[in-house]
Amino acid sequence: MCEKNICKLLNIKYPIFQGAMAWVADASLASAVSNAGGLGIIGTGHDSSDIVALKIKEVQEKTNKPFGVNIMLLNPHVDEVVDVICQMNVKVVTTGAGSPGKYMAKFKAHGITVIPVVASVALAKKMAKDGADAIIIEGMEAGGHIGKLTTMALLPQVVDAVDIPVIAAGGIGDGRGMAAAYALGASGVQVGTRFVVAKESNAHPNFKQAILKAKDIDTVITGQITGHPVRVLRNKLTQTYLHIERQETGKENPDLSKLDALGKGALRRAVVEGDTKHGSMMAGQIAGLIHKEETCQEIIESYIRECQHVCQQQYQLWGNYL
Ligand code: TUI
Repeated sequence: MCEKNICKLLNIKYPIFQGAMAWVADASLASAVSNAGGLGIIGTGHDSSDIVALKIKEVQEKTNKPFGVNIMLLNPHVDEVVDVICQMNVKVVTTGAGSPGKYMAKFKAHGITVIPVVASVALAKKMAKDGADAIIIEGMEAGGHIGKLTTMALLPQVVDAVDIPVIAAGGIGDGRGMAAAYALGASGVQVGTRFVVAKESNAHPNFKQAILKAKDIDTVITGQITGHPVRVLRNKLTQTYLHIERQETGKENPDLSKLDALGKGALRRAVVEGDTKHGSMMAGQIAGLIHKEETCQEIIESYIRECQHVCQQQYQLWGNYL
């Protein structure tokens, strides 16, 4: 049995990771989360290696606590990004949107703790076999690029299939979600959407407001036709996008050029420019649970407090049952 305590493994205070949302998870957000006792993670999206180097340097200046760097495996610059990360004394790497198998040996050779995000049992098993130190399972409740299974279904199946710590992501909107993840065998949680509206997040105020206003049914999945499904808040962009998607679905040679054009630069438009009509506002299904902007410390402490409360209540409820 390997060490399942993620706090001991990573030398952090609380088992809460901040998701590496592209354009949002910068040095400001990641260092605030790390300084509050969680694991801050820089997102690198489609960045070049030069930009990644600058971001790492900035977060190293803002915190002396452990932090992570996420590699988005669809990034065309991924090989150079991996090289920079290995050269800059980064301790923890998470990966998303693919299999990091080909980089695993290199990370291990540099003493880096590798925690891939997976969306299936098969990839979780492969990652554990290839030497991953822990795994993040992400359910389709999450925002951004998603797999097909829910956290509730995927998490216990992965917990049963691997002998490394499993972190739950997707739909973990407060301490109740955290307690549920632990009930299913998680060793930690990763939180994305709630940190988008953190005080230390540089996401545009319009994007933050859109999340704060969102209701339970306000996210949709775009891009099924392209093979890269993405959960976002519904707006004018998703209305047009989904209309074209419906028209092209089932055709022998679907024309995806219009979708490519709509999607190009759309995330930046939402996060940086605050265009809530024509920008891609990636957010998870728990957006409807978020009602205020708080500091990272307040967010982390409220997860822990609520989780403790739920666990105590459940203990009282079930402790003397039989
Ligand atoms: O990566 C994410 N979320 C993201 S990445 C992103 S940037 C982007 N923008 C537009 C289109 C596509 C990407 C926005 N949000 N989350 C982690 C995650 N990884 N979710 C699902 C997966 C995943 C999917 C397939 C991981 C592995 C995988 O493996 C396929 C294979 O190769 O077996």
